[in-house]
Amino acid sequence: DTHHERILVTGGCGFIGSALVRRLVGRDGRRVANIDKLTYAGDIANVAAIASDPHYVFHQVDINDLGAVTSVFEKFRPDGVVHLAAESHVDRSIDSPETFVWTNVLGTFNMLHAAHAYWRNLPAGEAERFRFLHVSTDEVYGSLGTTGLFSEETPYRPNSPYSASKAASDHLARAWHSTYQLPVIVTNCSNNYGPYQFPEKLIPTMIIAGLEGKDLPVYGAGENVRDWLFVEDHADALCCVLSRGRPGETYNIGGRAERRNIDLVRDICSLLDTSLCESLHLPHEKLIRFVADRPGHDLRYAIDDSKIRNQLGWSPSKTLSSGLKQTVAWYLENRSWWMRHREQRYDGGRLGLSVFA
Ligand code: NAD
Ligand code: TDX
Repeated sequence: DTHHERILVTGGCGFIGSALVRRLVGRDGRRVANIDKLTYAGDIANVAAIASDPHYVFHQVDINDLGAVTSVFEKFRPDGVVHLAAESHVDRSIDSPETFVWTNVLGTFNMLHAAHAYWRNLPAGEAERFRFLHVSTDEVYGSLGTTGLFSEETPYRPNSPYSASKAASDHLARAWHSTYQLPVIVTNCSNNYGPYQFPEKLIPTMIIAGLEGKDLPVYGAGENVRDWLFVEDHADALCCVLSRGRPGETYNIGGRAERRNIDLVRDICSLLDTSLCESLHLPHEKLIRFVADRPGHDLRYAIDDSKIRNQLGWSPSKTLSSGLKQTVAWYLENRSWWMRHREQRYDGGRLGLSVFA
């Protein structure tokens, strides 16, 4: 194991980044510098629990700003980078792809460029310990049919502007290792869920709409399948890859928890039924509406995660049913958090369109 003590996290005010920051700060003496632009998706409240810890520092910085990023490298002198800053919502990428290319592709280039300039001047021992962990998604592999799994060898076939921009960034990360020997590692993870997920994503959309007695908008016939991983298990996997992963390698991360969207939405409805006995909306299933499908909607994602399990010894701690229960409870207890973000919930024009209802 390589112990990293000074970790630069990008996108640490987002959903997954904040789970990682909350986990890292102060643990075993670790220091964290968090750089985040604070777009609509970033919220400093997500890291309030550790914000005044002396092991933590925040810089409101755009990863496209080379001068600002370089100065954080020089001042903080990290021995590891975990790069999560990105535009992350597929529906937004369909309607306005520019910022996805800007942040995900050019921003990742900028991070690699700054990291390389810093790393090449480190003394030999420190240079060897340094890692640049680029956090990516299983969506780069495209869509599966009803069988099969994505492995680390599956060819890239991204279908949305979001996944295409992530695929491009993964290729840049790989090239910086092959060409410049920068110690880069790439992870490709399946769908995350849990506390602090922005209200535009499937699970918080359904919980919040259910709590408010509004329509639950299921795209198409709800037959698309996703593999779900609790966000804290993803943060744990990232820590594991940072300390044990081999530079130049890719690791798939998954939850072995495939679910059709419609079944997942029904699971959420029954959790809401039992949590809100006095609700006017019982049973919540009656709020389900089938709406216009997402263009280019990938049918199924599923991960073969045997490499990270066998080589690095990681496995998730939560099942989908225990994680979902905890997530519904969190949204019930943190109304003021999601009420603040609800206005920026994304309606790409599809949500109002009932096609089967
Ligand atoms: P998120 O949208 O919740 O958070 C993204 C964060 O990045 C925000 O805090 C935002 O302010 C910041 N950011 C955006 N543009 C920036 C810029 N130009 N400069 C600096 N900061 C910027 O996203 P998330 O769901 O936490 O995803 C984090 C990463 O993990 C992304 O790279 C995403 O592709 C990847 N990923 C996500 C999932 C998932 O299910 N959510 C699964 C696999 C991989
Ligand atoms: O209102 C909705 N209704 C609906 O049926 C929303 C928001 C989504 N969906 C469907 C579309 C997908 O099949 O639910 C599924 C999940 O949708 P999202 O939450 O938007 O996630 P997805 O498109 O699968 O992408 C997510 O996982 C991989 C993250 O947003 C990405 O950042 C990550 O890389």
